[in-house]
Amino acid sequence: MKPFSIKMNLENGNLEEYRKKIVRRLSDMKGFYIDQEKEKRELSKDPVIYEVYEVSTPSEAGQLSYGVTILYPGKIGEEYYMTKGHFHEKESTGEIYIGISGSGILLMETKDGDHHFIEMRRGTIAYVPPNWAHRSINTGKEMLTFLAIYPSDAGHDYGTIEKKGFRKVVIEVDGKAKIMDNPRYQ
Ligand code: S6P
Ligand code: ZN
Repeated sequence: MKPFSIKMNLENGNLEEYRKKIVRRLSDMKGFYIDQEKEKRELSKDPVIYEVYEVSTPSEAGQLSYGVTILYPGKIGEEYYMTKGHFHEKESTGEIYIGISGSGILLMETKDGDHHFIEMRRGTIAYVPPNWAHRSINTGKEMLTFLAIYPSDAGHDYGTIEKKGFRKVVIEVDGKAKIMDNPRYQ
């Protein structure tokens, strides 16, 4: 393949072109939020939680892909809007996140019990090492946008998180974001 470039608006992360757009609504992530009653109630409106604009290259070792995530501001109960979160199917692959706008938290954990978080804002360059599941949470009032760069053959394992959840959750307490143990973690 030939080298290429695409322009990104550094204020809002908009890409002038992309290969694939993914829109995730609440109905695409049923059962993810702690307050299941509130989740069910919000499902009648089925809000968009986030969008991903991907520039993917062939899924082969050595290739890199990238994508911009736009995570809307909002909460289900006291829990902030978040991405599904995933491990990479090929566990030996890492990833880089670059914050473009808004503010939030990048929550990470390993299968053997380690966890970590990084505050994301404009200019933050976060490194997700191999073997770490990652989920983004919008704790602000604006869109949280970031650019993710990852090996094209990384793949997504959503199933593990769908079943178990993350060990930690991010909820609003007295107007502030707090990271707490997930009462529904299995
Ligand atoms: C891909 C990378 C991001 C996420 C995006 C949405 O490896 O980590 O582009 O795909 O932030 O999150 P999720 O968990 O729905 O894929
Ligand atoms: Zn990833």
